[in-house]
Amino acid sequence: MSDEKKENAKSQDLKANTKNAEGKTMTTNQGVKVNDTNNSLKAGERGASLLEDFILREKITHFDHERIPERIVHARGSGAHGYFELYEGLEEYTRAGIFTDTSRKTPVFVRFSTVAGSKGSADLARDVRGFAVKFYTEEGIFDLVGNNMPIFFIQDAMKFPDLIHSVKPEPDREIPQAASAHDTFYDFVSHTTETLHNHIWVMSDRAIPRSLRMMEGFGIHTFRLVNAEGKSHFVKFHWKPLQGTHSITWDEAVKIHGADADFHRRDLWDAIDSGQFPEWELGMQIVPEEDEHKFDFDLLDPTKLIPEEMVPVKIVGKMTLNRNPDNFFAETEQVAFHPGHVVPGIDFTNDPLLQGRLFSYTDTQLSRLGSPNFHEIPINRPVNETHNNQRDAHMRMTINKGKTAYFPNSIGGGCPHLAKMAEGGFTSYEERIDAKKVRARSESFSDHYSQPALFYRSLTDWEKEHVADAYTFELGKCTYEHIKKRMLYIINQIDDELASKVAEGLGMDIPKKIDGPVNQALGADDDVEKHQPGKKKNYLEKSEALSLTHLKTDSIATRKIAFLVGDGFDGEATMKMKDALEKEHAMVHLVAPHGGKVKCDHDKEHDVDAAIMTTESVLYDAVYIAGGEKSAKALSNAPKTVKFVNEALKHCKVVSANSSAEEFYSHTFLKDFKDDKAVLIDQSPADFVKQIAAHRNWDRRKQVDQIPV
Ligand code: HDE
Repeated sequence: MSDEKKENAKSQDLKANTKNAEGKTMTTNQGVKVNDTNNSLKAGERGASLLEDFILREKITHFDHERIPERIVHARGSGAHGYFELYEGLEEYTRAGIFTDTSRKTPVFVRFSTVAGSKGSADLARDVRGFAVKFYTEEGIFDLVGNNMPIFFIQDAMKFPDLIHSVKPEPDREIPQAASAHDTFYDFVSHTTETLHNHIWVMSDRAIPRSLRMMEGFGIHTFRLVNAEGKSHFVKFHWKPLQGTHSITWDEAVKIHGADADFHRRDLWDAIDSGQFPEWELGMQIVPEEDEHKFDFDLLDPTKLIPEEMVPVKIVGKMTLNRNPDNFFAETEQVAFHPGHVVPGIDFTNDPLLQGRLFSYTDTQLSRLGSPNFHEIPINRPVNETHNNQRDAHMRMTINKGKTAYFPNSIGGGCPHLAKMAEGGFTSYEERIDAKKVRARSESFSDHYSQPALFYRSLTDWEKEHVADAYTFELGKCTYEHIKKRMLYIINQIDDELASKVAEGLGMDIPKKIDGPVNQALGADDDVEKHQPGKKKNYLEKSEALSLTHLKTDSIATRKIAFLVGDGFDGEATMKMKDALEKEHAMVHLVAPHGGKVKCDHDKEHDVDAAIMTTESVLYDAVYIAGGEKSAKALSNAPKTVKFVNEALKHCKVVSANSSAEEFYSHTFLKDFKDDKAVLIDQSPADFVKQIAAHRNWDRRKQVDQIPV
């Protein structure tokens, strides 16, 4: 197969099902040409309607059945096509072709999602983000169905329905939508201390990413890589975005909810549409089998990460997303991921959460997509041939020839025949298991506090403040006093400084003790005492990779910059600045007091990208105020322009201005921040680029309370 063909194996496969109506005549689904789709068939112009009208019946019936159940979790998502390339062969660890053959460009389809909200909810909810990648490999489908946080809330699949029922809208009033800030969630969290690690990540800025393109991804569970000799290594998968890892503030998230509920979806689409293809490097933390018990935590416990200081992340390849889907429903909605879709060379561990997932994902497709034939839906079918003796069921597309649908057979020549391991047949890793059948939790899973504390310690001051603010907001929304008390008691076990801040915000004292056991999530006969707090270990003071500040890049590619321009703006300096930013692949929008065209001082007309009334500064990463006295006057006279600048300052963003626009910006708070490193007056494009790359000047946060927006 040529390289070109390999790269496009999936897009070529999808073409067989792609339709384009351009230049075509309208027909019914049965192929009959339609000459009126506006009027139903009636006895006389004023009725009665006739049942005989097959065109009306077909149109309405199809419409009546257009919806399928949304995903029970991760209902709201956005997808994109792309490919994966390997940097170096990993034969030492695995026999999977995708990780050994560097000449391949493996097609992928990725779906990002929020977890709790419904399909139509807003993108900026405080939530975990799903990060699911389907690799269409030459040996079959491999799905890496991960999240943007490296750990999960619970240790055992048995708890998943409880967790999700607690975070979803409360069942009496179906409130709140896409929000964890409510009683039932904290009732569950405060009784289930294994949730604390994932929970503190959700309280951090990781839960409100700037863009789906600017977040890390994690496979979470420990998987196995198995090489051609059958030797196994443990592995944790990581995705590292080359766009940098950036987040926004909660105040922005709240405002973006209203300004553009599709903010993340639009951002992903626009970036790919404009040729700014997002990229992630794939990393692996590889642990030899013999080191399994060398850690202070259990590798099978999905509420624990392996700090990168203990096992470095080996970068092995790169994923590029370069094509938007043609049809949301056909591709993004119907795609079916499954952590059990693995290829030879990749295998599972006994992580009890992973084991439960291996059941759930096929089961859920049966009600969501309606048939065990969901693998035949174009977006789900592999690029290599599939043959077996499974037959029939709803919506079967394949027309299997021949008399035999069983094995062994002689009538069908023994086909399809089996593949030996050497021929690429899947064989499960031969793990030795010698155990009693018990319904229990391993003692090695009982430390629920060390890693939340490590996470908190590893954050910078501004990140810690955001965590405290988030806890205060979320618990402030709870109405039951005893739930808040339990939470304060537990947070105090993670970090007393954090607990004090939250207690102050809630106007409560941190309780010295609470009624009943701290962790009630165990079986009736379990020893709850062994799961009490106070078991915190300090095996690492800080892990740099856990703070956003260590994950920045110097790139400003795809950042959105608003240029505030009024008629008569300084065309030369403004276009010079615009060109400099666009050279670095930033996206510049001319925001003017009105739509249509705006004239510069040379009377040249420029397209306005957004009239000020239709946009908000929370939708941009930075602001430039164009020079020119006439323009400054026009901006001063327009509503919302002052708020636009003030709000950008409040959110610690970079604001750059030309001093000839002083008449306008003297009405804003810019004048109070002239010594701020991210407030630039008459400075060079290079300085602007440098500050945008740094994302925000968080040092400003202590002085922005005076800004009333
Ligand atoms: Fe999922 N999860 N999950 N999950 N999950 C689903 O499958 C489930 C878990 C994740 O874009 C569902 O097709 C159980 C961990 C993503 O289509 C469902 C358990 C992680 C997506 C399901 C978990 C995830 C899902 C709903 C505990 C991170 C969206 C629709 C045992 C490693 C994939 C569907 C997409 C979707 C069950 C825990 C990630 C119901 C039972 C841990 C990214 O099958």
